[in-house]
Amino acid sequence: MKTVTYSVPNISCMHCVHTIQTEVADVKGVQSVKADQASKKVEIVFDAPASEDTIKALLAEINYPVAA
Ligand SMILES: [Cu+2]
Repeated sequence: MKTVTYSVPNISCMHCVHTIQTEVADVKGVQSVKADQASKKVEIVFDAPASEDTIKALLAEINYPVAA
């Protein structure tokens, strides 16, 4: 199990938080996802077959790219 925290500058309201949590939770292998509006950060706990690459690709696809 791996925990990562990403900076996602596009988080601007509770709708963004909800969208991110719903979409990322759908990824196979993701155990939990917690997005925070104030810090604009997303904490994700996952295991295979999920990977940082698949999660980052999904976030980019739904218009919440991870800050470099
Ligand atoms: Cu929003």
